[in-house]
Amino acid sequence: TLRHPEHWCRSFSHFIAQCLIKDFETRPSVTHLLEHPFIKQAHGKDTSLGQQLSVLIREQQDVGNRIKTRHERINTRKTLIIESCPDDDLVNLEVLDEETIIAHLQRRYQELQIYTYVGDILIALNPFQNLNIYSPQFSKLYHGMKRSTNPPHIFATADAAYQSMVTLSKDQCIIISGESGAGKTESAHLIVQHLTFLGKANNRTLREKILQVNPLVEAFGNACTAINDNSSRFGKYLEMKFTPTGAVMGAKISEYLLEKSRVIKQATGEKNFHIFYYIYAGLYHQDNLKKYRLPNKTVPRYIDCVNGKVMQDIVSSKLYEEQFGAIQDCFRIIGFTEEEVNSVYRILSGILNTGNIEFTSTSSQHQSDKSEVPDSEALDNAAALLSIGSEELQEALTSHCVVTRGETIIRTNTVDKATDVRDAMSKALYGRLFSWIVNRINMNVGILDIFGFENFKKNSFEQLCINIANEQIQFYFNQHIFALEQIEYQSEGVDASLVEYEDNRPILDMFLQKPMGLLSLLDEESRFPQATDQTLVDKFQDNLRNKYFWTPKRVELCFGIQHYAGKVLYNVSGFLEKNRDTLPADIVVVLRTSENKLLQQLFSSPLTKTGNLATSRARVTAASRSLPPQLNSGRNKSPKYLLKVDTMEMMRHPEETTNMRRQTVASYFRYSLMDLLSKMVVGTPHFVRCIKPNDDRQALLFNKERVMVQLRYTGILETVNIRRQGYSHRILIEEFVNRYYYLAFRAHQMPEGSRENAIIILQRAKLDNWVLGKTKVFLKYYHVEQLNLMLREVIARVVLMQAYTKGWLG
Ligand code: AOV
Ligand code: MG
Repeated sequence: TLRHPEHWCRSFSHFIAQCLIKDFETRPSVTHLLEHPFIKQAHGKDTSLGQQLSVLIREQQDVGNRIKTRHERINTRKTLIIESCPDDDLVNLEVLDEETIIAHLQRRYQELQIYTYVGDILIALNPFQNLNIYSPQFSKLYHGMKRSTNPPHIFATADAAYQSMVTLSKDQCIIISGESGAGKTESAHLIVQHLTFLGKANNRTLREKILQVNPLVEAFGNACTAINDNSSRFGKYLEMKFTPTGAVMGAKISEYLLEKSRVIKQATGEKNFHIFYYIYAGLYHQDNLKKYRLPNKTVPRYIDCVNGKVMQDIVSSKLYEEQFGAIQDCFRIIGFTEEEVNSVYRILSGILNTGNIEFTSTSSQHQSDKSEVPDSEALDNAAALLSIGSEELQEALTSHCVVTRGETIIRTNTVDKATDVRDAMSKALYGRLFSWIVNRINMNVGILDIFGFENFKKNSFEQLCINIANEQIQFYFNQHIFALEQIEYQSEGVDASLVEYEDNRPILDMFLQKPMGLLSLLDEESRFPQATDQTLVDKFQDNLRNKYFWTPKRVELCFGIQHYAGKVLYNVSGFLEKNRDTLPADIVVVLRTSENKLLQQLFSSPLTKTGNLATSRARVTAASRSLPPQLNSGRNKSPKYLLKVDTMEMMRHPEETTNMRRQTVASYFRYSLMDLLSKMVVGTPHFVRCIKPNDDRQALLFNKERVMVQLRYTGILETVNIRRQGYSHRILIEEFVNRYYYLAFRAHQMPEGSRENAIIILQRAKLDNWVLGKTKVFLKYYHVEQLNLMLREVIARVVLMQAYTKGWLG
């Protein structure tokens, strides 16, 4: 192909041009490149290449300027190193104890250098203020650059993943972790932003859609907690798909275990999901509260949680009102129909009205535990909004059918029972609506994200699930960084002093093992109707005998867990009910009679729900089948690489059970974890570790203790060690020779993939500190950068030479 420029694909010309511009000293004459016959011959009158080239040239100038300012900055700090800042990468530090690392991070944070590398892991300190470092100029700056050229940045990590994907044709996976409020969601947005920039292709609409998904999904899945005003209350795993040449084709979200209980109740000082406040304020200002049968004097009970805040505070909030506008835009841009949006609003306001249904008990002579709805206003509103019969709804709330010996008997519900059924219905409605929205988006584009380790004053079942998920991700990190590393060193006969690390496998086993793990025990207990909070704690206590579990003496109905990230005390009250998460069949039957098409769909069959692994797979396949043509068409456009931006949360609501198939939250959760893991392991991982510098959400405030704890439990300190000694890249010898032989041999030689040849290449490239294992070449991460750079130069030279010999360059 090299000899026949008329057959060059555009990306190849582009690549050649890029090499010339970046790496040749003949830079000033680059603009003439376009005039050269070999480019002309390949592209005829195509002017867009010219535009691309001028962008490249401008980029070079930007980079030049940027480097200059950077050097000025460094010089004013009286640091003498000109080339790169040594503490950009902690692995470069001479002294490597905790104190030194903290001191460096602190100094960098004070200078608003929130990013720092540890080898190829990125540490991101939450700045708690907006920094001007995420504009498209910055995306350009980091595009295709050697890592040491620019200060550390989240874009550099995204870029590295993208470049590896394109050059090595391998799926990549970016794993962002950190505790609640550390900045995972923000990081994830930024990664998507940069990837969308890189893979922009020619499809602007698609790009816009991808960028709109975040605000939409977050409105429904995030909420204000005691720790984070925009806390993710569900797990999100985004897969972005690219063509072999690296153009973005689309994306897909998987969502895991939404914290549905938030719909009906929030802890003190916390709020319901954002969307409820947005629509309330929005509809108020559109004068549409009436249309959706929402009260305009008192706040519906489900959202009356803002420390006694009243109606006025919600409706007069400029922020909520603006957000409502933004959400409407999102719906429109992503392609929801007006009818669909209207249905969504109806269901949301239906839920709010449902929450306002009150029950009182009526004791007659025959039945003592009967409940009724004394004031039917909320009931009628809810029924109208959900397009179902009000009497049928009341029936389903206040009574239930039992089938005994072939006979159907109707039993009445007590007030408590009716209230539970009402709340279960609200949760199910919201949970299914959320799944539907995510799937609806998936047909167009997708997006990502997470929830972090949580330790509140009072921790319940939700925190337990969130924290187990975090344990699992930590385990994956350990596996990857430490365990696999050691195993491989040994099997390759490479000497590496074993690095000690805290293995959290025993804790994970304690949770997930069958049949004696905590989740299994919980499931077992959930099956006994007579079980109580006390019997549950007893069961845990009898069966979980290890140092990670304890029951405190003086606190009732509690148990403690020694998580990798610290001790957490859990309160078991409500565990059983939350785990059962039942939705009576009577409610499902009524909701299915709805005249609202969307609602029918939500409850039509188990298919719309992510009931278990099998159905969630089915859903994924179904979703990809219904991709719009631009994402799914063309023989050669099949998604070749998957770049997985992953964050570490992973929960989704389980199937609400019909009476036939009972599935607990715990068992669903276990599946979700496996599902997520199976998705993650196929890609080459890139890690972003988010750190929260303080608990007050203060800019520039660096709490040493807090940072130290996070560095310790995330294994960053051990990572520094292993990365420093370690070889982050290992390539099969044959592949290595194949990839880099240009550096030592002639183009047509095609040397054999032998050890000897590998050594020749490594020596010719003047690298030291590499190691040759039994089957692989062990390289430090900076070796690979150097090798790739050299390779690009050589190839560019070869091409140019060929062009000359063929007389194309005159
Ligand atoms: P989380 O995702 O890690 O918590 P977020 O990404 O929501 O945390 O970050 C919390 C807040 O920190 C954001 O709302 C921003 O105000 C601020 N922040 C984080 N990163 C940046 C940044 N790069 N630049 C400016 N501000 C930032 V949780 O979802 O609660 O585990 O479940
Ligand atoms: Mg988040």
